[in-house]
Amino acid sequence: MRHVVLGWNKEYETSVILHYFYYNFEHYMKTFIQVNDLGDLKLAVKEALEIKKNRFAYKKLGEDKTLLMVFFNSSLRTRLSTQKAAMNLGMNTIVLDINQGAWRLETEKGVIMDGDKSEHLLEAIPVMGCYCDIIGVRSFARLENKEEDYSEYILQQFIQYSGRPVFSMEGATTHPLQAFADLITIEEFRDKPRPKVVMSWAPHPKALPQAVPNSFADFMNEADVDFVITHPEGYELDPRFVRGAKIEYNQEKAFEGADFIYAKNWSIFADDHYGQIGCSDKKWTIDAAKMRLTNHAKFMHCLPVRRNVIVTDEVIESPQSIVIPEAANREISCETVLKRMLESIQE
Ligand code: AN0
Ligand code: CP
Repeated sequence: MRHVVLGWNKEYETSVILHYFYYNFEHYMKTFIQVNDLGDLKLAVKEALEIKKNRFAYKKLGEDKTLLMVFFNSSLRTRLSTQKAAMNLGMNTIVLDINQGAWRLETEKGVIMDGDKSEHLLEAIPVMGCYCDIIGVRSFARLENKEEDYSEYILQQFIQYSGRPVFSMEGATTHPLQAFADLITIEEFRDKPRPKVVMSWAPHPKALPQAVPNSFADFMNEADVDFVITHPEGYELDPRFVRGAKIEYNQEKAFEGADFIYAKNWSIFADDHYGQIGCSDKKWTIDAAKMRLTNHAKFMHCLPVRRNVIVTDEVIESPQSIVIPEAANREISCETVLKRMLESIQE
């Protein structure tokens, strides 16, 4: 679909050239890791909502194309919704669980491989690229070395060595398919042009990555919302994602007048205690009393969620909870991304 027109009348030529640029800059997609990869975010949400109206409209686009999904970590939603999105587009899918049935992979360069790892990522990645057209990768932060996690060294190697478009199915530092689905959900449920969206930290017994809150902040900062983050002191996220967002350390104050409450736990980002749990105060659990401070806010969470730790049964089971339609939109966010990647590799 790449037109090059020589001669012709000027008006047509200009429109074709504009189409060429539009096509390449707005829809050309070789990676999906952060909000910028979508280009104009309003257009992307519009496209997603169009796809949702008829999710099988592009069934021919993925014919004879193969998606490889590579999981270094567990998943329920990402695994199912990504596969479903690919099937909607007529693609074939292959799922590889690195920790179940594949050779154990060495990920560091220059290592003498006389231990328990049989294969290096540097051979494995180009081999994987031979069998597919697009690759999705899930590889969580190890939370041991901040520099290593924030370099996204696993995803970056897939981008560099696979020869294929690569998208994150939650990397070490971002989860863009989730945040895109969250934005689509907010667009569907908002009842005012500029809703107040509050992302609230909540307790969790295990140290979790910052990928989900990073991406949610990344997307909300580009969306038409009044965005507030509330968390205990010491839980400040990477300023590259927080940017100009308002931070309110008082959770109850942050909840006042909110239209959406987005709950999530994350571990400490700061250098001194990177990847650790600094607070397990149950006062941060989201309960009905706190929800009453809001403007009848919708409750959101990416799932999986620990009930009565992050959020009470009462809140997650209430009509205000939109966690299921939010999860359902994972199929739509992924289909939009895969559609754009497929368009980019068509000749
Ligand atoms: C993961 C996380 O917080 O990054 C995945 C969320 C989609 N959550 C858990 O490990 C519980
Ligand atoms: N929200 C999300 O990504 O869920 P999974 O970890 O189950 O894929």
